Amino acid sequence: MAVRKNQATLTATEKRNFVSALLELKKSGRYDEFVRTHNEFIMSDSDTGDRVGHRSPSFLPWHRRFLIQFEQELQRVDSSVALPYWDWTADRTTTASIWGPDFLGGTGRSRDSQVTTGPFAYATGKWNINVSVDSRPYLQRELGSAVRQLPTRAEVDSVLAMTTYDMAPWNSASDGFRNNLEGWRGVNLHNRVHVWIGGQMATGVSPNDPVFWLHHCFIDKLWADWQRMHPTSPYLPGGNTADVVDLKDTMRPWNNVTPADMLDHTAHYTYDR
Ligand SMILES: [Cu+2]
Repeated sequence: MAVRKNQATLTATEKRNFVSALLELKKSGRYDEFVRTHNEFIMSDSDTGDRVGHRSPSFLPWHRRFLIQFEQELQRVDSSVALPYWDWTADRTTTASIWGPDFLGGTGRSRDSQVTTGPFAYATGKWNINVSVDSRPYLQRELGSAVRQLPTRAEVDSVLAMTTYDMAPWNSASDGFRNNLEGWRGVNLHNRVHVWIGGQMATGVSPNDPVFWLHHCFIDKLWADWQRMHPTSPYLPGGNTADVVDLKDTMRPWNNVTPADMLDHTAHYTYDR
């Protein structure tokens, strides 16, 4: 079974294999399907209406299922590959090794924010942005420019300490673990990281940037860490909540998986710690 590791601990070979699998999915067109799906949910999830992927309790199980599906596609290309996670509380500078030319490449150039280093640079011809919000065909980043600091470990710990999974009104106004982790409220964890990276990562087509998977893998790990810290705190709501995915409601787009099915990740993968 796949062990998801901290990206900072990957060997050169593991990095190369992960990148190669990403490029292969991109070439086949399957990668862009994930970008399209994510954007469709970002556009349709609404605080006052139906909400599944974001700004709702199912933010965490939805992304867990989304990442499992993506990881399975990578493993179809190379069965040795697992998603790595990026602990942005530790590797928090624009010069961290995650942004090296042997892995994700660095920030964008000042003129047009175009990423020009690493395997996803436009000039390689292997990473065109096809599912786009502004028709620019190249990956963009502006690391650390729209918000200066990534969340700290102390900020993460303050959110992990919250004992209630989620609260009414089950949206971006909620208190509780889910919304503080998602970032619409409080110290702002997940959302802030998207903004810190900038470029496509700050938009609905954020999976265009491969760092999306490493970011969400760490968010997924934080959910697992939270469950371990609060073993008696259930997913909420338990049932009969309009516009929201209750514990045993199925989630679009799969329609055959519920939050209850996603609570235990160990059938699919484990973490290195
Ligand atoms: Cu996200």
